[in-house]
Amino acid sequence: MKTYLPMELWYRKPAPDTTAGWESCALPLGCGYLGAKVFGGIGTERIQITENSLANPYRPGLNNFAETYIDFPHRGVKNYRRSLSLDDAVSRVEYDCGEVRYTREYFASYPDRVLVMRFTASEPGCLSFTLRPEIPYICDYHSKPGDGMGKSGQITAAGNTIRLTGQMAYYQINFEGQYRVLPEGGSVVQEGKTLRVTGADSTLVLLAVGTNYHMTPEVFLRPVKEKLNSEEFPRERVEAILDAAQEKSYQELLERHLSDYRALYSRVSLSLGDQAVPKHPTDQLLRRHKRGARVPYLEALYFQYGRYLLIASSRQGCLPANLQGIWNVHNDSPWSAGYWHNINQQMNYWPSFPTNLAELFVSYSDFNEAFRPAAERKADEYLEQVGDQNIVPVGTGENGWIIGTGVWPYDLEGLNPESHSGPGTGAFTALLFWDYYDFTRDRNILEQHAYPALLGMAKFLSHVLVEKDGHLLASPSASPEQQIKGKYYHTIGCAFDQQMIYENAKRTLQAAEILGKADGFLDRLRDTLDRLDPVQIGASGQIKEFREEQKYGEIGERRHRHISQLVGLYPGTLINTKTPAWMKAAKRTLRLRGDRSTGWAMAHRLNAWARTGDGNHAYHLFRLLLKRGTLPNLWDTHPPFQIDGNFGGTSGVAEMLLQSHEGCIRPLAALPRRWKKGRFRGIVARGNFVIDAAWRDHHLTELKILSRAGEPCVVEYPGITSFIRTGSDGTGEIPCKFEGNDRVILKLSQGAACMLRREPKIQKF
Ligand code: FUC
Repeated sequence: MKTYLPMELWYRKPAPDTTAGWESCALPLGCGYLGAKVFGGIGTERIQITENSLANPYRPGLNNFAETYIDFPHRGVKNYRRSLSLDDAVSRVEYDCGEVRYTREYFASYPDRVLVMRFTASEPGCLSFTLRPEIPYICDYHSKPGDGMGKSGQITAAGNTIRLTGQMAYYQINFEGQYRVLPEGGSVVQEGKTLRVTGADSTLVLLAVGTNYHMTPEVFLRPVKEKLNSEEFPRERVEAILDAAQEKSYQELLERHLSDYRALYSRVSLSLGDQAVPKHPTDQLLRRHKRGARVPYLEALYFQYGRYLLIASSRQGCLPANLQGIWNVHNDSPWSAGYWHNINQQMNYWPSFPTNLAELFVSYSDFNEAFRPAAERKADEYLEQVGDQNIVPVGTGENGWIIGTGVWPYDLEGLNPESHSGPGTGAFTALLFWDYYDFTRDRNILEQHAYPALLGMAKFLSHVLVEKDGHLLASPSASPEQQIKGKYYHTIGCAFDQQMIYENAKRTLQAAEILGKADGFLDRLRDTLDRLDPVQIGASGQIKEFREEQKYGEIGERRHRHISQLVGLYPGTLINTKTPAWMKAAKRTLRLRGDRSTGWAMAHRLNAWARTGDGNHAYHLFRLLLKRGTLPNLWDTHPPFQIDGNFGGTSGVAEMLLQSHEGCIRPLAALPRRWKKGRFRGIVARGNFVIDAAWRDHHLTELKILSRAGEPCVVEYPGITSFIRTGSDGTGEIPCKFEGNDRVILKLSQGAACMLRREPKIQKF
């Protein structure tokens, strides 16, 4: 088996010790329980810590949990290197100071729930430093009357431990962070609120954090002061985490971390033609890219980085990845680090299924199910408020659930007719649950999670449809964030709502059929489907964003960042190669909307272009995302930093390499001219097939398919029927059927794999 290049971000300088340095240069670590940003400063190291439940008041804005400062008596260092390995999720800072080589290693361990920091000196007794953490943004409650902000906090140091204890006043969030300092050789002494290590060979510092937040339905349902138990203090829990971690050696902690992390990360590899790791640091590679050079290593690195970031910020038992993942330095994070459901939140999870990380969706699915009862209550309230004629008894969940746009760890918005986004946001969300099933084909997931989400959404959406000219149109309706003269535009039946309501109904019916469900509601839903008229073509040959629009751009901003009229192209499947007129109109719309936009918006365009099959244009968008929407630490910038674009970028690359939304597996579905040769392993197709592929001169040469669910396997690729088919070890015969030259139907039982190879004689060199 051919190996793949190591994937690493690295730099020759520390990140500047500023907010801008945090955002664009410091390197992220995370394990779901906490996020950390490593600056790599020489005289003073700074590691900023985030915990995703530490929120400020209404529209809960995330607050910075802690700043970790570590002072080293080092100056004039040489051979400095700061890195983040994606293969092992370890960040390192290394340099020579005098005759001594100093190394700092950092990782966030999911199994042990701690941030592990280890400092070593190449010569015995040469390691000395002072650890002095800070609690940022402490302020009196009501310091500004009415804003509800308030944070208390004390730092105490004793023995080998520093404690950070305090409360966010508004939700009464009790928080605790503890650092434990474990030197080898030398000594540790307390000096005020700091710990000083002197003359050590190496030192392990462990950090655990906690709050009294629990991701339960009550937290969303109860009034502000009852959401959390203000008598619950996380101190003991945090201590127990540290006690358990302290029992293990650094090596053991590292091994446990690596086996957890690699079990997810190493499922997928990608090479876009590079033979060796480039010699330049990542910021230089990005600069070269921005000047127009092609840097295949950087492209593969960016793809894998999205997977890395999702593993860091979305683990079962923890809050899911928010707008900034799990990294926030601010008092009140931009857009409150919310879970924004008119595109951003969905985009966060787009890469999870195709890039072989379906388990990471559990964090979001648990969160969604925790707020579901509150979302059902919002549906009841909305229908009562508008005097809906068909409302069924409230409190039963039978009116379904709804998402406005924003969700936070403590609260969520209901549907507001004055809002910038229509009810399609909810369907847009439920679609993730369908994909969760479609990529895993796990009946249990369908029964327990996907079907309830889809059905509940279909129920609510049945109340927002009004009859007009024989069609059923969403009312209220708004195409996310579209404005006329600075005011949100409200209408009925805009494409975003119609397409998402259609997709939701279709998937609900599909799920019901698989599960053998039948009832009156489902019958009515079937009738609805035919009357939604979700895609209309306008006078400019465009997909209309609004029914009342004739020519493109008549209503709203022509170059709006959202491409909401194309959600049926991606992530939906309504517009596809079997609807050529719609596909043509979709391409026209993408052109009219333009390529340049904000970070995530370019990522959405990238996925959409991939779905059109135009790999060159998709690649252009990928380059643009890296050029105009990417910071030196490869974080996506809207601006400011938002994680969604990273995730959308990763799913876009996966979409270029493999598609499976039309009932068959299409390898290299949108391969650009510039990706002349390459290979990947581990990308997942719907039906739960794990695909490895290699190509040369733009032609597929090898395709390996592992069936994890034993579902029917159909592959489409030009000339695929002439490929040699064997078992995965290169021997044996695989029963199959051909349809024309380009389509093969393979019989693969669950757990079986096969290999398809282009015949050497028609291979081009
Ligand atoms: C949506 C977008 C904005 C921004 C915000 C967090 O409302 O339209 O551009 O990304 O989410």
